Amino acid sequence: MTFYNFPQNFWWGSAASGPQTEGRTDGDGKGDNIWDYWYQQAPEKFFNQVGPGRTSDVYQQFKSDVQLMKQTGHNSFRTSIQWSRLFPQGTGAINQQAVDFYNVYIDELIANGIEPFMNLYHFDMPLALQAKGGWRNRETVDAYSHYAETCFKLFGDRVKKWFTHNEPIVPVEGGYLYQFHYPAEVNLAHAVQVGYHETLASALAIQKYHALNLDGQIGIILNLTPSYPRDATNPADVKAARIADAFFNRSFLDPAVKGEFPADLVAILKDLAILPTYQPTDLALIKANTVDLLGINYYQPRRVKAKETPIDHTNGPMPDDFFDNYDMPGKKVNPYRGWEIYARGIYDILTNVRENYGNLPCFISENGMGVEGEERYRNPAGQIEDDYRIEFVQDHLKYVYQALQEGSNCLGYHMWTCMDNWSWTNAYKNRYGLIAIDLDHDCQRTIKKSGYWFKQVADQNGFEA
Ligand code: BGP
Repeated sequence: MTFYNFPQNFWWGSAASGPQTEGRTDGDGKGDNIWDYWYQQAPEKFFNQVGPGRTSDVYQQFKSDVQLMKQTGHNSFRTSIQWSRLFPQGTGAINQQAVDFYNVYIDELIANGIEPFMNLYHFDMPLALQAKGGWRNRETVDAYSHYAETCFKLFGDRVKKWFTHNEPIVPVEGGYLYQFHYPAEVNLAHAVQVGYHETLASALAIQKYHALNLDGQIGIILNLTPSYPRDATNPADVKAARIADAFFNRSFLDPAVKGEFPADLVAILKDLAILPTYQPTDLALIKANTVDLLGINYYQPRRVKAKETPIDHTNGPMPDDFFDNYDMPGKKVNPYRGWEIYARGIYDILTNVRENYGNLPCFISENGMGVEGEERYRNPAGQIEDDYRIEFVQDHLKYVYQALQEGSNCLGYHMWTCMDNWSWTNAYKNRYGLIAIDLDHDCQRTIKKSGYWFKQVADQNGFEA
């Protein structure tokens, strides 16, 4: 038995987002975002037709939820401000009820010893801005930068950890390549422009934040998927894995941390004649405004092989023209979600950040296990006995520990998520929470077995295994 002892003041907690938890989408002055709109247009796209109005109702229940966070060992918690709650039209007039809500929510967390980490963009483009092109339109970058600065001024006296985006690659993939976010296009040139504007917006927000001289840090949250070649001795597989890494990891990681876009990705986009439109001064701005802190979301790796299947030309160029995904025989799979479980991936990411990204301060900002049909694990006493989740988290934490032993600057571990929440088109399909929600009974909350286990880990600052 070893006791895995984590560094002092390690951040234990979880992450969520405004649009996935707050509820109250059509009251108190909130404007519509793309999710409210998409659900009105096409409810059948959402699992069991459950839309963004039916979230865990944190807007009303946040006080008791903060108590549940305490009971599950949180010393920190990340959520996001809903852009369309604060600025119903994305820009222009502020909604005072939103300011009041976020003020009391933030104060409640702090009063209970839970440090609020605040993210600015978690997939929730205000509809009025999407109507003008959303992230494709440079005006959105200016609107975002104003929104960001307003948040820093309103809440930056108390919120000391800010994040510009959560998983900025996801709106690119979902909205412009693989059709799981609105506007569900398939167009690599648009995808590239969207990604570029997200990066520019992030750099502008960082510039504004630092100019305000608030005593805190600002970062970005990226979902990193280590890209492993089928055969590490086969140059074609290695090249394919490297290209996948450029598209899905380094596309945002490099500009966020190094202030530069990866040369191999730029060369590919140039070849395809789809470099984004930009202004000459942008690049210096991106170079000068890199992150203080990196949040890493890790769920599963990407396994890649050299392209074997024919290129599909239907929609023009796609990242998938350069590699095939590889279904590795014998891989461990989460049977309830279908995703590979590879705990060592978290170590590989932390080691990569240490070796190639200046050992920037970072933390695991999301990691967790989604389970479909989790109700079947509820015992007669009403508790979800999620031993699989405990095992999953423990296995990943062992690798975080190993990375720390080797000098990683990892400052914390946040689970996805605090309580089961609404997850975009997947709605409530996959449950991730430390706390279960009963949708049929006023979103009644019960702490899962993993929630009590997590509290013990946080209290002891580690675990024995
Ligand atoms: C992450 C996102 C979250 C969340 C999670 C679970 O990538 O940051 O917003 O939704 O994935 O996703 P799913 O419910 O599809 O398994």
